[in-house]
Amino acid sequence: MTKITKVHARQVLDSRGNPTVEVDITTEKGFGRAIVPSGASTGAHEAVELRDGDNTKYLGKGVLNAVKNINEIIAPKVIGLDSNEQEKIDRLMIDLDGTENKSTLGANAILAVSIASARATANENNIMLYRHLNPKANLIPMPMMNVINGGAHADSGLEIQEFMIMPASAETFSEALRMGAEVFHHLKAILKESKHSVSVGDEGGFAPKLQSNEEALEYLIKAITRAKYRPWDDIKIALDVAANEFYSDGKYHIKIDGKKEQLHSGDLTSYYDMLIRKYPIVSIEDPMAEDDWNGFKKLMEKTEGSIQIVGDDLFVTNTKRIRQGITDEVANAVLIKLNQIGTITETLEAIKLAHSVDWNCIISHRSGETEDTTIADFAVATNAGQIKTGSLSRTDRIAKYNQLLRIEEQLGKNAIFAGEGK
Ligand code: 2PG
Ligand code: MG
Repeated sequence: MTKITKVHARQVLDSRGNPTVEVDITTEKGFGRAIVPSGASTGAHEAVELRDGDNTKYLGKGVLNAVKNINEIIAPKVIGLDSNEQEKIDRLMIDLDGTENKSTLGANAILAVSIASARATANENNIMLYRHLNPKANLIPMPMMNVINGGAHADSGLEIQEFMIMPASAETFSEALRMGAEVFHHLKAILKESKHSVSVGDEGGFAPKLQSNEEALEYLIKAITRAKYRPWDDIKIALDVAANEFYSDGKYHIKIDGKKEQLHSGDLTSYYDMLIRKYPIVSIEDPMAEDDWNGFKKLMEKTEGSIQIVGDDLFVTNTKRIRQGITDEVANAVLIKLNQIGTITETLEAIKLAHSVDWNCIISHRSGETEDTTIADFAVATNAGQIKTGSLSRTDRIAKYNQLLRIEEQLGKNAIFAGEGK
């Protein structure tokens, strides 16, 4: 038994300089620490991230109440329990909270304890987290690397939030990472030559002020080519549109050919169809707003399974919404974020459900991240096959890639790179 002897939470900062929750769990012979991330383009249906709302401190974004909930309410209940009993600990916290969306204790409080207890167990057993979560795990995920940042993550003016590259022809994770980094550096040089800014957005990708989303795609193609890779064959593109951010009054407000348009989901579907034909786009996340199930369905019908349609704000890692999505056939993949639902146990349930109908899962970071690398281990442990964890700059993003390099090294000959498919 790995008995929990101490639980201590504190407020620390994330990559955007906003407060977030860190928790230390001590067991008889182990120690685990977790820091929770935080989103900017958050879905309305996500579990609640408890913020203090005291505008005199950190512009209301403090998390001292969540910290207090851990130290005063959760800690006394979990001290003495076996940190290895993940489900028991998670269910206990769900019950203690007592709400559907974790608004009493805060999903940020609950998730920090959930992850720290897994980490403490792994540490006590002297194994890496991915091995503790799944002793048989050996599938290293394909990275989706977000090299141009738009939407709520930058002031580039681009409506599409993330322009990501996926090194399809790589045979190993380390090769994929190298290819991504090379394209990133060539992209920087090309943007500089064109007199564009090369400062980066929240996820470490460039945030140039471009005329249109298509111009961003053109820059990607140029960078891929200059890095001596072939678009389509070697490197493919994934988008996170985060369409919720430009949806209002039943319409999508987006610039096309330099002109501001107001589109219904049918017109937006035609726009995506054009982009898919023109560019090597193999995955589109949140192409429609979080409650536009019909819009999603239209795009699924139009694309007929030829590309990956990913629900993020649509599903919020919640089995109820995923189940609805399966019934309605609105997507074929789920973006998985632990803090959208709030415990490891519920996140695993969401993945299990998606996998049961052969949907893909992509383990994802948040735009506000930290040095915590849990999602790298989690992606391997869950056989997800894909990870989205930002660009090739900024330590909050790179830390996850570096952890995947360590895992790949430890697995040695047994490591299987997911590549394009599982
Ligand atoms: C997303 C995420 C991560 P945020 O929309 O997929 O890239 O952004 O954390 O701001 O919700
Ligand atoms: Mg998203």
